[in-house]
Amino acid sequence: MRVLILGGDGYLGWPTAMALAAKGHDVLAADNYLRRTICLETDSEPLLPVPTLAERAELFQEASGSQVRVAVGDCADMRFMEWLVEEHRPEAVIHYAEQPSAPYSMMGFEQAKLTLDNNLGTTFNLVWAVLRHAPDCHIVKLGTMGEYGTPDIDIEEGWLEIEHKGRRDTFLYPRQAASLYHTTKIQDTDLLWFYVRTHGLRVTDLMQGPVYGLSTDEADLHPRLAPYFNYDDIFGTVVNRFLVQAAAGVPLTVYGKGGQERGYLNIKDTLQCVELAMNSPADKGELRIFNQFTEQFTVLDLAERIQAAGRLHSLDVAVKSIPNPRKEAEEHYYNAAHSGLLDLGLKPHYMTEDVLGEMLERVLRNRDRIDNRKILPRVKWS
Ligand code: USQ
Repeated sequence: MRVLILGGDGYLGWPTAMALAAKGHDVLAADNYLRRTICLETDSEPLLPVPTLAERAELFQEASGSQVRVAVGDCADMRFMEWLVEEHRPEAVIHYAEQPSAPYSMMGFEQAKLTLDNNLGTTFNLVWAVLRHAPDCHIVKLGTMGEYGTPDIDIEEGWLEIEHKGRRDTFLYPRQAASLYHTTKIQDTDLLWFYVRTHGLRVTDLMQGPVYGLSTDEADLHPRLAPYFNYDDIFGTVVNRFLVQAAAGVPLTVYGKGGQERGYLNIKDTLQCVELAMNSPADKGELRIFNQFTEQFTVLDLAERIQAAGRLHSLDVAVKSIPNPRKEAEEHYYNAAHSGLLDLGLKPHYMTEDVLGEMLERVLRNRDRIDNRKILPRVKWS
C-alpha cells in the first residue's frame, strides 16, 4: 500500500514508518520537527539522542534493506499537505502529526494556542487534501482514551446507544477531557465525524492509552534507530518516566493518591494496531472507533510493578506521592471496552516483569545520560 505517515519523526511515527516499510509498504514519512523544537524550548531532551529523519532513513535502509522516504515540512500549512497527498497518492494516511503533550498544552496561552492551531489545523488540512486528491484514501487517526475522561459508567468503543423518553439513537460516546491537548483530540473526532457524514470520508479513530517501551523489531536493528524516549514531565509518559526514575535512584513520582486508572499498551502493540486498522479499512462514510490499549492499571499498580522489576536488577526503588500538578480524579471508576482490535487479530504484548526488566536494563546502560532536573513536574494545571 502507499502509506503517508504524518508526524513520522515522533515517538510512535518513526517506529510505525519502519514497521510498515519492513512489511513492504511504500512509506512516505512527513514531520516538521515540532517535538524536537518543543523539547529544546522546554529542556526536555530524550534519554537517547535522535538522528534527523534523513539520517534515520539512511541507517534503516543500511540495516534492513527497506526504504522510508522522508519529507520535512509543516502539515498545518495547506500547501505542504496538498503536495504530500498529490505527490504520494496514499491509500492510507496514518495521522500522528499533533502536539501530544497534555502538560505542554497547559503551560500558558502560547502553548495552548500552538496546540489548538497545530492539531486542528493539521486535521482540517488533511480532510481537505484527501477530499481533493485521494477521496478513497483511508485516514487512520490517532485519538486518545483521554477523550472520554473518567466517567462513572463503563466506557464503550466510541459510540453509545441512548434511550430518551421512549426513543433510542446512537451517538458519539460523551467526552470530557482533562487537558487542552486531550480536548483538541475531541475536536478532531468531531471534525472527522462531520466530514465522514457529509462527504463520505473513510476514517478509523484509534483511542489510544499511554504507550510505553523502546523496543520494536526494526528499532532493535541499530541503537540509533531507537524511538524518541522522553522521561521528562512534558513528553515522558508515566511508565517510561518511572523506569528512568528507578534507574536514577529517585523515588517514583506518584501524582496525588495514585488511583488514576488508564488503559496502557506496549509500543509494539501500537504498531500492530495501526497495521491491523490499515489492512481492513473503514467503509466510505464510516467513522470506525477502536479503544487502543491492552491492560488497565492505576498509577500505584505501575509503581509496584516497577519496584518489582527493580528488584530483578538489585535496585531498591522508593515510591513517593507528590502533590498532583494536574486536575484529575485520583480515585474513580474505570472500565473501558477494548475488543475491536482483538477481534481484528491483535496479539498483545503484556507488561510482564520480564518486559519491564528488559526496558530497565536498557535504561540502566544509559544511566549516565539521565538529567535529574527533568524529573519533577514543572507545569501546574492552574
Ligand atoms: N502520572 C503520575 N506521575 C508521573 C506522570 C504521570 O502519577 O510522573 C499520572 C498522570 O497524572 C496521569 C497518568 O499518570 O493520571 C498518565 O499520565 P501520562 O503522562 O502517562 O499520560 P497523559 O498525560 O494522559 O498523556 C499520554 C500521552 C498522550 C496520550 C495519552 C493517552 O502523552 O499523547 O494521548 O497518554 S490517555 O492518557 O489515555 O489519554
